[in-house]
Amino acid sequence: MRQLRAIKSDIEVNLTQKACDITRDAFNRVLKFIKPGVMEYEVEAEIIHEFIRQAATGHGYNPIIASGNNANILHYTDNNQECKDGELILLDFGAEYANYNADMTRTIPVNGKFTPRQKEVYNSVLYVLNESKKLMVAGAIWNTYHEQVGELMTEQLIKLKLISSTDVKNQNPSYPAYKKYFMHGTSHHLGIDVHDFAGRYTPFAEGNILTCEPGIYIPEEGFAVRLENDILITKDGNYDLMGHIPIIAEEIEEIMNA
Ligand SMILES: [Mn+2]
Repeated sequence: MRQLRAIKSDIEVNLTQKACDITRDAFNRVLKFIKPGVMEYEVEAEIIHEFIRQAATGHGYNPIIASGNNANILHYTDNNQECKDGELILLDFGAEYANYNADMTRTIPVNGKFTPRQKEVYNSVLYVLNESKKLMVAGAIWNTYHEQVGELMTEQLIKLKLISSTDVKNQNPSYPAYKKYFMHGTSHHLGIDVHDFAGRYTPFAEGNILTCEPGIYIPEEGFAVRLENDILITKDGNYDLMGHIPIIAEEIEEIMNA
């Protein structure tokens, strides 16, 4: 089952794409809804409204609606705080449709405008996402992929002055310096379960659907940024099942202020 479930048939890919499409519509709804003063649970309610409206069975997993420093709590699902002016809000949610799941994360400014520092960190995470996606090809080895993503992240964290090249020179190879700000894995298989069955020792293969979800968590600055798309490995590269969901900072700002 472990091997069978990792390789998706066309029907499974189509159902996952549908779950991603519904998730996109819920995100677009949220982009127009969020403003200073709304409660995190009100945002959650907007999402489930769109899911049910489109015959999704519900959330694929407990949604994370984490404003401000709540985003630094990795599995925050209380969703009971007020979203404040100047804060970012991290949204990790996905629709379940016909037993298949979407798993998306976006981080957006509550007031519709990133501060320069927020945007700088955001663009670093987006850069790591885009570069990591290029590594997600048939034949790639899980551990090598994670090491390469770690290097991409290290470079960005130095640029953001969160770690120094001295930290990197002196780092413990089994706990590299970047882990202070990016402490979780980058990818997992997705399917009937949000964290789907698959062997960690099997190379990426055509028909796999995996998440790609780098993040930078800065409790001392009161915010975190994570971005997550769902990627299908194809014969000649990969296809981003969430490529149609807004992710460029300026595009997010434009939609929020429209
Ligand atoms: Mn995920």
